[in-house]
Amino acid sequence: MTTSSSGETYDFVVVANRLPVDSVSQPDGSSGWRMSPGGLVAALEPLMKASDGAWVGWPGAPDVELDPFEHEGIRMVPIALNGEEIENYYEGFSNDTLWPLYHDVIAQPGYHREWWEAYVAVNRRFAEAAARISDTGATVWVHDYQLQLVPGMLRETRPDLTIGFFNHIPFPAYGIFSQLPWRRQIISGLLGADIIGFQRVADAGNFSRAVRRLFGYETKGTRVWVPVGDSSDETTGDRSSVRGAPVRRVIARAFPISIDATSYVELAGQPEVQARARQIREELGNPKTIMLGVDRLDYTKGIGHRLKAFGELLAEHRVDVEDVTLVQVASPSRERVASYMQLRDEIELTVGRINGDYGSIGHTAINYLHQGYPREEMVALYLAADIMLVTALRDGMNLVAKEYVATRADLGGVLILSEFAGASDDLRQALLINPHDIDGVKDAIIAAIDMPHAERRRRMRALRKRVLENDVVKWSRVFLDELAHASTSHPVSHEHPEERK
Ligand code: GDG
Repeated sequence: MTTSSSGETYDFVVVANRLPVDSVSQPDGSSGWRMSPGGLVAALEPLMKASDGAWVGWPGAPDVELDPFEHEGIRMVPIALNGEEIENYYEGFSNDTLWPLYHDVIAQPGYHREWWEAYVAVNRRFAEAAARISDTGATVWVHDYQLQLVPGMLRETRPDLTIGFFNHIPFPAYGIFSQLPWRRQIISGLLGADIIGFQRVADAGNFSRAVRRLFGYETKGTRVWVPVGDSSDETTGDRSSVRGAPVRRVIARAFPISIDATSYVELAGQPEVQARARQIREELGNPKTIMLGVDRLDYTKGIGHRLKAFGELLAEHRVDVEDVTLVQVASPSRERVASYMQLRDEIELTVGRINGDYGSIGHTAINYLHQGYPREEMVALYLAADIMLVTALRDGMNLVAKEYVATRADLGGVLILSEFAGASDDLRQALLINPHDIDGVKDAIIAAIDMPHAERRRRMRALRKRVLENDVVKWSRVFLDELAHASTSHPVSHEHPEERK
């Protein structure tokens, strides 16, 4: 940290929609902060402490105007949002325009100009805060779809900065992305970064195609050459880069995110957590097979598809409610967005029907839990589950799949994994499914129930190797190393990409 007349500045600044802390009430009635659990915090915490970094983000409640503060060695720089901004920037443009659009329009995106205007204004507030607190030549790492304009805005005011961006959700094919009325502004905003990270190779490819189609810039492999001075020009219609004009090189490539694997292994090894897992099995009546789903209640997660598959298996007597039970944790999410309210009604209707049609006294087909749980309880559930069902229709990565694998040091359990989740690129030893193919999902469930012990162990051993070798600490190190390299290896050049070897 450096202190000057303009205030404190930092060498390493993370910018994300949310600060990594939740407000908690203390027993004495006062309020304090608690680090929010999550992979990103786990990955960046040691780094933030070591490099004396700052984190810019929204504290999570409306109209909270706070001065920067320190929590567990991390400098927090809060950005205030009022109720209208939360409605338009966060619930509107972020969660009801970009989220469905980027997840292949599973739900219809809303396109509203006032949402877009709020998105621009709030992105500007984040960018200004980041610019204000960044040292000369600092590294700024911007996260996720809520803040795609920040790299461009920062580049304009602070060309000295090294800027990274990571997109946690998919980036759609151009045919879908091109629906967005503000598609050029979004691409311009992202191109302000030196490195743009995606979950999958396919996402990075979709982005590069959008750059070519909308701006005509040269791209080759993971590299994009952006004419200097054009990176945040939202109005130009020029579709070609001019030979001999100065260019900046931007890298757009996949950096698949992972989990804090060690902490899951440790939790799963605790005797109390293992005892709780046994207790869960007993409380469920010691069925032969426990299946588990853990998701935010979100339409991208394919919860309805997995319920349908299980319901049909029960109806066809391919499984019996006395032998097989499904525990579905659906943690509350975005409860003020209309499409999420509707989804909740649909899921709960389906659960009620299946339980009513196939349950018996003492045996419930689906244990549906619309609640959030502490991490210990989640790990106990992972340990208790014979089959983990991840049936996402589209998912950037899906950390739940990796968490399940990390906890299963006993090499028990079978992972059924959607090929539409980024995790499937890496976790090839899972039973991979297309969630739209209900018969295929049903067959995978039966194959998992019947899978011989030796095959379970063989698959789980291979899956664990992948997750333990590629944890979230490695992910952030690889990203930041590449970012450091990008900032030293590509000064603005007058060479045309075709002349580069
Ligand atoms: C986005 C992308 C990408 C869930 N319920 C509880 C709980 N969780 C935890 C899980 C997991 C996390 O929340 C969910 O992560 P996912 O990756 O599954 O999904 P998104 O929330 O949609 O995350 C996704 C991710 O960003 C990272 O880049 O993988 O594709 O959509 O860690 O365990 N945790 C606790 N109680 C709950 O009730 N403690």
